[in-house]
Amino acid sequence: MAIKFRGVDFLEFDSLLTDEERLVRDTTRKFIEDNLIPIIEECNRAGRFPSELVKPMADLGFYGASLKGYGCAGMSNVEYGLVMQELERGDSGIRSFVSVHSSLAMYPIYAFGSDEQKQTWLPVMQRGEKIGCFGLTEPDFGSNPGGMRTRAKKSGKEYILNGEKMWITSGSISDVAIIWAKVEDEDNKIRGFLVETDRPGFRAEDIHGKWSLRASVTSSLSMQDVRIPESNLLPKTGGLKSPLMCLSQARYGIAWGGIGAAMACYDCALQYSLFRKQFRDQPIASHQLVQQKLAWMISEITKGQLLILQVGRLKDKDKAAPQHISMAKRNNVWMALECARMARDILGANGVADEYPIFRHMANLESVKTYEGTHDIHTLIIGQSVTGIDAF
Ligand code: TGC
Ligand code: FAD
Repeated sequence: MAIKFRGVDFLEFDSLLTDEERLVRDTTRKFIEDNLIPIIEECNRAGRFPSELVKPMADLGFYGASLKGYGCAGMSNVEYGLVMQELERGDSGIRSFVSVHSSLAMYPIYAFGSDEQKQTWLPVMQRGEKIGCFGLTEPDFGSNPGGMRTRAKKSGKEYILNGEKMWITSGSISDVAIIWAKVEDEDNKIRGFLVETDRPGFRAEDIHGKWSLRASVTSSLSMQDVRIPESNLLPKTGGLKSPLMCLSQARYGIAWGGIGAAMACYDCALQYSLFRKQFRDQPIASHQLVQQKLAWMISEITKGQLLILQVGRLKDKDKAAPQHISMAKRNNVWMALECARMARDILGANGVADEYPIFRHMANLESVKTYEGTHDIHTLIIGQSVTGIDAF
C-alpha cells in the first residue's frame, strides 16, 4: 500500500524558520515528490542514477545554492540545508550528487580558484551543463587523506599528475574532477587541481555491486601522466586544510540530509503502524513496544533538527567551527540509521520490500555513516576539540 510523506514537526520547528526558508523547503519537497519518488525504486533496483533530473534541479537553483554570483542562488546556509534535507528524504544518492557537485566541486573553485577559473566553470556548473567530482580518497588512504600518494610534478608550463582515487561520487559522469595531490616541487604540499576528465591518461571506472547508494554513481579514478596546464592549479589551495574546508561544507549538508532520511522512515512507520492490525484486531501502534520505538524516533529527530538548525544559524554568522559540524554530522546520520532500523522492524516482513522506502534509506545510510569522515573519526574530532588531545 502506498504511503505518502506528510512532513514531520513535533515541536513547532517550522516556527523557527523564516517564510523564505519554508518556501525553499516546500518547493524542494514538491519537486522530490513529483519527480523522484515515482522513479526512485526503479533506479535503486537497476542501479541507475536519474540523470533526467540534472537539468530540472539546476533550474531550481540547487547547484552551488549557497554561493554568491556566477548565476548561483545565493541561499543562506539554513535554506541550503533544508534543500539537502528534502533531497535526502527522497534518496541519499540524489543528495550525494548535489552535495558533491555543489560543496565539493563548485565550492573549491569558488573558494580557491582564480577569477578566470570561476568564470569558466561556475556558471556552466550552476546550470548543470558541466558536472564535477572530488577526488581525495585513495585505495590506501580514506580516513587519513594526508597520507595520499597522488603526485603532481611541474614540467615547463604544465603539471603531470599520477595516482589513483577511490570511491569517487559521480566520477564517471563528471566533466571536471577536483584532484588533490602532493606537489613534488613544493615539498609535497597538498594542492587542488582542476582536471578535465577527457584528458589523455585519465580514466574513470564505476564501482559495481554496491548494496548502498545504488542510485548514485561511484567510481575509481586513475591518472597516468595526465598533463594539465599550470593554470589548472587552484591557486589559493595550500595544505590538507584546503580539502578539509570543502568537507566542512559537505558534512554540514549531510547533517541536514540525515534528518530527511529519518523523517521518511519515521513517517512511513507511523502510518503503517496505524493501519497494520495484529492481536485482537488492534493496530500495532496500540502496543507499548511499538509506541516506544516511535517515541524514540520522534524525540531523536526533533533533537537532530534543533542541533543542525543551531549549526546552520552559526554558519550563517560565519561562526560554525569544524567540531560543531562534526557533532551534527555524527549525531544526525547515526540517528537516521537507528530510525531506519527501528522503522524497518515496525514494518515486519514488509520492511524488507522496496514497496516501502525504508530498507533503501537504511542501506544508503550505511555509506553516509562512513563517507565524509566516519562516525568514529567525528567522535575523535569532537574528543580532540574538548580535550585538546589528538587521538587519531
Ligand atoms: P590536521 O592536522 O588535524 O588538520 C590539517 C589542517 O586542517 C585544519 N582542519 C580543518 N579546516 C577546515 N575544516 C575542517 N573540517 C578541518 N579539519 C582540520 C586543521 O586545523 C589544520 O590546520 P592548520 O592551519 O594547522 O594546517 O590533519 P590530520 O591529517 O591530523 O587529519 C585530521 C582528520 C582525521 C580529522 C582528517 O584527516 C579527516 O577529517 N579525515 C576524514 C577524511 C574524510 O572525511 N574524507 C572524506 C572524503 S570526500 C567524501 O567522502 C565525499 S562523499 C560525499 C557524498 O557522496 O555525498
Ligand atoms: P578506513 O579509513 O580504512 O576506516 C575503516 C574503519 O577504521 C572505520 O570504522 C574507521 O572509523 C576506522 N578508523 C580509521 N582510522 C581510525 C582511527 N584513527 N581511530 C579509530 N578508528 C579508525 N571520497 C572522496 O574523496 N570523494 C567522494 O566523492 C567519495 N564518495 C564516496 C561515496 C561512497 C558511496 C562511499 C562509500 C565513500 C565515498 N568516499 C569518497 C570515500 C569516503 O570518504 C571514505 O570511505 C571514508 O573517508 C572512510 O575511508 P575508508 O573507507 O578508507 O575507511
